[in-house]
Amino acid sequence: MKFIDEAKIYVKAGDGGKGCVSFRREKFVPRGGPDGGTGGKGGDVIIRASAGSRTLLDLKYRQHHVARRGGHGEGSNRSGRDSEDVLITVPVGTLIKDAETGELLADLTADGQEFTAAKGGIGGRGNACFATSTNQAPRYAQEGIKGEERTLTLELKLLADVGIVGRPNVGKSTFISKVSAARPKIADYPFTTLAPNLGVVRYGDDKSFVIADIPGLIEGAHAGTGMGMQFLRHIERTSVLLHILDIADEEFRGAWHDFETINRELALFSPALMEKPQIVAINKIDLPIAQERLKKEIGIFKKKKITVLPFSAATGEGIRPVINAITRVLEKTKAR
Ligand SMILES: Nc1nc2c(ncn2[C@@H]2O[C@H](COP(=O)(O)OP(=O)(O)OP(=O)(O)O)[C@@H](O)[C@H]2O)c(=O)[nH]1
Ligand SMILES: [Mg+2]
Repeated sequence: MKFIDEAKIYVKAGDGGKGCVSFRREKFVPRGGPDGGTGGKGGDVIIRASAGSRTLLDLKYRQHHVARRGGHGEGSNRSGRDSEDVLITVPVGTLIKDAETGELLADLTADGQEFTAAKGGIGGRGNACFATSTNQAPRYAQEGIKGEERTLTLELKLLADVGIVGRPNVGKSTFISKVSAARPKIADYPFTTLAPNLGVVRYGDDKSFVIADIPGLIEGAHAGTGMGMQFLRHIERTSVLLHILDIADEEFRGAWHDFETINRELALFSPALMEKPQIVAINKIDLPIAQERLKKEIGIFKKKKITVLPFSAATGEGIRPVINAITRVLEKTKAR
């Protein structure tokens, strides 16, 4: 089980631009003095923590972060331009270590906190800087300083944004295996999942969230029945719960009945859990028996003004709207 998100990146700041060797050439001034300008500064590579970022997934795809060198100095005392910094955004809570030594370099704990991962080199001075009374026409200038480079390991202790709750066997693990790279055990009997699984779900172009699959819950779980409730602490800090229901079950007693039973257990564990927004979804709609019951079951929730999203983790049908509903809530909680 992996609760740590990790990425290894190479950062290289821009080199400083070269200083320039140049002499003034003006009409009527026979021997102009030196006027070579200074090179510009190379860009830094900066790592910034952002509350809007949730995982290190993007950095697994983009491992090289190289800032541009500063512009070279020019004649007429023109300095080279400074280059822009390269900004890498990571989630709050990211640890930055030197990949070679393992030394902890930074612990970004606050939104907006920055760490300069590689400092850009300053530009070399142009020959105008080197003119003295004894050498009024220096024919040399400095090279720019090299930008720093190094390899870093980034580590993030994953905290789930979304927790999946539901009775055993409803397809919680199947769902997480469909939407993320997590590969939990899936089987046709209750209590297949014995410990939480985390998965990273990508959405949009470059966004992602963490979803936790926990063991199934049953009536009396708060008192230790079944797998008990100890796993609920893994979802105590999530922003939203995905409540999955199964209406194809042999012992089917109504989706509303199951929904209430689980919610009662959640409330008994912690009233705060019940304040979290819940996305309610009915799984296994690929099965004929589920098809038959679906309309009536959704109708019952509708009367209580609760939207239910039907889907099939097996075929993938309806999964997209479930993810969309989750991301809408996540974006809202982030905005707050
Ligand atoms: N037909 C059908 N079967 C499904 C679907 N989703 C899950 N299943 C099956 O339902 C059974 C239980 O799936 P799991 O994903 O292990 O269920 P779970 O909720 O994680 O179960 P626990 O870990 O025991 O709480 C497995 O046999 C799955 O193949 C679906 O959309 N359609
Ligand atoms: Mg499971």
